Amino acid sequence: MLRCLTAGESHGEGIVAILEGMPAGLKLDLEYINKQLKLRQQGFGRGKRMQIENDRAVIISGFKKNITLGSPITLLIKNKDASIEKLHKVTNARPGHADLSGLLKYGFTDIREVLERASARSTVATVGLGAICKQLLSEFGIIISSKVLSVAGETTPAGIKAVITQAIADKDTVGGMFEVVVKNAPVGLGSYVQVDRRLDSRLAEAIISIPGIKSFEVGLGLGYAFSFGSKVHDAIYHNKQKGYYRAANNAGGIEGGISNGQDIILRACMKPIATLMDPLDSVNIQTKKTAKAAQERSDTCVVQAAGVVAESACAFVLADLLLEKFGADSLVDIKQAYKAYLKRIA
Ligand code: EPS
Repeated sequence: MLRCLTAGESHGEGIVAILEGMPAGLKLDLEYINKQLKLRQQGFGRGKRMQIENDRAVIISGFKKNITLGSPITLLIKNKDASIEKLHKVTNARPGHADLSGLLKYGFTDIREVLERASARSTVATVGLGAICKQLLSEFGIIISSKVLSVAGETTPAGIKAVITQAIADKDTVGGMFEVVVKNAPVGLGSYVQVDRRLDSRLAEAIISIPGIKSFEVGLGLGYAFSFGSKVHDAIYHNKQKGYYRAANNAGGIEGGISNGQDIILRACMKPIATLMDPLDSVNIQTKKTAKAAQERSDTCVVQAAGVVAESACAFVLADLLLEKFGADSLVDIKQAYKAYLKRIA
């Protein structure tokens, strides 16, 4: 139902996102989009670029008087640091970045041509689009949040701050784990009938495609590998007041590729940022001689921001599946279909 396309280089004029398939009649709060963009810029360990940028979206199509028209919505977020034409050539590929593979694939002679689009700056678009999807979901009471679980193995706020501070001092970077929780998603989003319609595979794709994300799990995740069926599957009960319910949620709200009405719980790991201020060995692509990897202005830790991006990526998937199940043209019709469905399964 929903399609999106994004464009823009890290230091180009700006980032553009087109969202097609949003129903007509949704009231959009532009300030909410800007607040989400602001959240993406935050977190201890963010670098100097975030002091330059103040990401704000302008919607240039698809709505009138703050109400969606059902036509494609175009978001434009301008870059304050639009210096692409003036930036120096990059010759020493960073291990862990798209630099070398991208250079070889596209036949460039300057790594900058790769890193401009391979930059996590593109996640501005994900969050802008996600903020629109979140507003659709909130019409149905569906709320998405995220939190940092750990950074370099540290789990307490003080430990996390200390390890990031140490990484800054050591000219190093750190990764970590975050969790995304979706509340109030109805039973029945996604399907077991085809691989590309499974809610878990859709969410996995959405999250693993965020730059730097290296693992994804639902509910108990890796923990399933170390236990017994009798211990991990969530027994089902029923009473008049609650209807069907479970005493646990190891499934993370998804069974057989379908939401089961419980909270959807996802976790992912982000690798440490590839740009090191004390660089690893690499090769100069012109001389082919050993050289230290390129140093670019960068962040030390972006796990918190990655959680915000992941919320948005999930919002897109859930909005898409909601529209698939309940209709996609007008919000009024979708709400009616939703109400009738809830009545049937009550
Ligand atoms: C980012 C903007 C970038 C980086 C970072 C994320 O800005 P600049 O390259 O000008 O400092 O801070 O991108 C990367 C970590 C990366 O590897 O590309 C942003 O807006 O999130």
